[in-house]
Amino acid sequence: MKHLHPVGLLLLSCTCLLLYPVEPVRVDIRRREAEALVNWKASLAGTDGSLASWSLANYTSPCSWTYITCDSGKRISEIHLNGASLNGTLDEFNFLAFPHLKNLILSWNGLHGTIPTGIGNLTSLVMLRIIGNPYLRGAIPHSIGQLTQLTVLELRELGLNSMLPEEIGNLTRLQVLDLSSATLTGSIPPITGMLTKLLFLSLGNNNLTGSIPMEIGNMIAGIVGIDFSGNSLAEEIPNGVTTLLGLRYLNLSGNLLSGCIPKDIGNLVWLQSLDFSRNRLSGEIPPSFVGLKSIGALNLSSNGLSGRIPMGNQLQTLAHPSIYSNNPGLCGFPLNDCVNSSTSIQNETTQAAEDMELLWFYCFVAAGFIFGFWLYWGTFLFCSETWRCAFYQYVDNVQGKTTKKIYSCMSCFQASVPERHVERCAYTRPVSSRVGKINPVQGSQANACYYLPYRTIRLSYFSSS
Ligand SMILES: *[C@@H]1O[C@H](CO)[C@@H](O)[C@H](O)[C@H]1NC(C)=O
Ligand SMILES: *[C@@H]1O[C@H](CO)[C@@H](O)[C@H](O)[C@H]1NC(C)=O
Ligand SMILES: *[C@@H]1O[C@H](CO)[C@@H](O)[C@H](O)[C@H]1NC(C)=O
Ligand SMILES: *[C@@H]1O[C@H](CO)[C@@H](O)[C@H](O)[C@H]1NC(C)=O
Ligand SMILES: *[C@@H]1O[C@H](CO)[C@@H](O)[C@H](O)[C@H]1NC(C)=O
Ligand SMILES: *[C@@H]1O[C@H](CO)[C@@H](O)[C@H](O)[C@H]1NC(C)=O
Ligand SMILES: *[C@@H]1O[C@H](CO)[C@@H](O)[C@H](O)[C@H]1NC(C)=O
Ligand SMILES: *[C@@H]1O[C@H](CO)[C@@H](O)[C@H](O)[C@H]1NC(C)=O
Ligand SMILES: CC(=O)N[C@H]1CO[C@H](CO)[C@@H](O)[C@@H]1O
Repeated sequence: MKHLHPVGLLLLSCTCLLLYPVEPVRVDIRRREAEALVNWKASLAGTDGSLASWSLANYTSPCSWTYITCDSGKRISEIHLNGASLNGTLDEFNFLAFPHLKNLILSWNGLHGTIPTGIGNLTSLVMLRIIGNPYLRGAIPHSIGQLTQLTVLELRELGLNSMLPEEIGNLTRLQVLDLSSATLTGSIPPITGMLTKLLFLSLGNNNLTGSIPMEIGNMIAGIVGIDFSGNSLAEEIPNGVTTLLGLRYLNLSGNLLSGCIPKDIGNLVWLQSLDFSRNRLSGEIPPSFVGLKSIGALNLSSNGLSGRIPMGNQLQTLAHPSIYSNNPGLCGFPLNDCVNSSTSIQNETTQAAEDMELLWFYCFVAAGFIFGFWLYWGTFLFCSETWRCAFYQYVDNVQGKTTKKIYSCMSCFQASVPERHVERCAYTRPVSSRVGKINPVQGSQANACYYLPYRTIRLSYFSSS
């Protein structure tokens, strides 16, 4: 050994390093991932041939296979099988083999059978998207609740024919929950209150019954889009909806909703698209409606609404009569004038709003006057520094108290307005025969208003994720 050349020593140690199995566990995992994919492929009755690279012959790594993406550790992080004409089931898919899988996308294929319970073993999953597999049936497995990292869950255009599992409420990181057109039945469980990070919630075009859960108001401020259209949801629209101040898209069209339009709907100042059409809503359109400053698409057609359409602001730009059509009692722009309908009710409303504005005005003038008066005279009255300090403190206190008084007076007053409105909404009067005559409106110009921001927002969300 004494005569061993240093270069030889170096070569020897290098050889030793090469022979030593580097991270044997990882190699096993990768091999297992590849085998799992190949086994599943073998179980399929047919594909479009694009899975040819999924083979253990000449095996190096599945990272170069079609539809597969790996992370920096060369472990499979994404399976993106879009439109590969797969004909088969997920029964032979070994979910346990993919502990690092983040995105699983199986859209526009011919999958049949059910979603296996084993899907709960994909504990790293962030996005699960299965769209357009109409023969995929059965329940959404309860084990879905184990996928606590999920931020996007899209199961659309499937033939599930089952109820929504409550375990979806455990997925507290969800930002997008889209289960539209999945033939879901039963009622909406109160899960929606637990999903405080949700941006989009779509349960549209299913067979859901029952009412919209009150808990929906717990998704404070964050949620951007809600689509419950095309179900059989009944009863009133919970007023909690009006606390979702970030809403831009709200579609409750095509249900059996009854009662009034929530009186505080005008709080939703960011709302761009509102569709309540084809329900059983009654009463008047609440005066707060004019508060919808961002509204670009509106549809209240085919309900039992009555009274004068509120006027003002952004509402005036929505001039297509079809958005109010088929409400026998509605009148005013863009429908016919309210010639014979009981406009006195509307005047009362306007009066209430005006009263309130006046009150605000008086309160502020009074407060300003009191404050200004004492500030001015106070400086003359008290020249000593300590006195002045004490005096300003006193003024501060008074000012605080006055403001509090004004606020309590305001809230009192505000509370009285909705009460009156509820009465008015329940108010029924003989339906006048003055059904709005559809004025011809320049079609293309009007239609330009009815864009659909939901998709745009959705797309921008996904492109950023
Ligand atoms: C494996 O390698 C051989 C020779 O390089 C090639 O002819 C064959 O197509 C390869 N098989 C696959 C599945 O890539
Ligand atoms: C799927 O494969 C089965 C069995 O081979 C066949 O009967 C069925 O028609 C196939 N479905 C489609 C959509 O190709
Ligand atoms: C999941 O939700 C169910 C009921 O919705 C609850 O009983 C269970 O404790 C939750 N599990 C976890 C891990 O949060
Ligand atoms: C769901 O609704 C569709 C269309 O309204 C109807 O054809 C189907 O029978 C309903 N399914 C169930 C299970 O109610
Ligand atoms: C609301 O949903 C219905 C049915 O799902 C759809 O036809 C309508 O275009 C939607 N409204 C808006 C404003 O997106
Ligand atoms: C409003 O909804 C009704 C019924 O769903 C539909 O016929 C009408 O075209 C819609 N109007 C607009 C402007 O979308
Ligand atoms: C409207 O009221 C006037 C006078 O009260 C009456 O002559 C007329 O017939 C009414 N028109 C309708 C459509 O009810
Ligand atoms: C209601 O207002 C209209 C004009 O806005 C007015 O012509 C009508 O006389 C008013 N009715 C009542 C009862 O004040
Ligand atoms: C290791 C592990 O989590 N295995 C689970 C895989 O999924 C099935 C069905 O949910 C469970 O029974 C296993 O415990």
